[in-house]
Amino acid sequence: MGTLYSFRRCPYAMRARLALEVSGAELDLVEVSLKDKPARMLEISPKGTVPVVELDDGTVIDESLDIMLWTLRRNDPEGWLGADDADLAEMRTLIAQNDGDFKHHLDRTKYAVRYEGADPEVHRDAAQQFLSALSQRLEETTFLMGDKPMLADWAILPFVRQFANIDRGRFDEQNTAQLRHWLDWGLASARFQTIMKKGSRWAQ
Ligand SMILES: N[C@@H](CCC(=O)N[C@@H](CS)C(=O)NCC(=O)O)C(=O)O
Repeated sequence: MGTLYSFRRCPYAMRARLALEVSGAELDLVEVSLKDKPARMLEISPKGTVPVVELDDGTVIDESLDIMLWTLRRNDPEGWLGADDADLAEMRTLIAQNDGDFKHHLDRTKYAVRYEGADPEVHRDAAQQFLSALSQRLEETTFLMGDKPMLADWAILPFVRQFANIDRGRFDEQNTAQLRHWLDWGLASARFQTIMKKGSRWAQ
């Protein structure tokens, strides 16, 4: 079927692996060292980010959300794509906020020294705005889109994990029980455990 270029701890690669796993995609794994990327990966996707999927027919998909959508459109046994176009549009809006503002502030909280003049506290507060919006949703329903986890939950969870891991104590103090439970549920889930397991078909 093809090859997945992945990096175990990358949140973008995690979301791709979650969708590939639920849809039963049969891909060979190449675990990438970000310091020494495979020549073949750079040849098919010169921008040099993981995840990348190369299919046997030559198709290359090198954006994590596109990988999720591609594999779920082939097989979506848990209904992650939602009931209709409106569900998907709503989820894409949330995911865009995650990948845009939230990730921007996450990076400047976690790696402030890499960004000249970045004050991690200012960026932590800004990142919290997105987390508050997630919390508001989770006050209404157990998952972001209703009573079962869908594309938005799995696409966003690896990034909330990354933010929480900067300082889990502060994360717990600053966030609602609903958000903490949502994160803990995801991290403990069989699906997340499967895609993180070293030595498995999804990670090395
Ligand atoms: N928009 C891309 C972003 C992927 C991305 O930035 N991945 C990071 C790792 S988490 C990466 O490969 N960075 C390149 C590097 O560190 O050299 C996607 O959604 O797939």
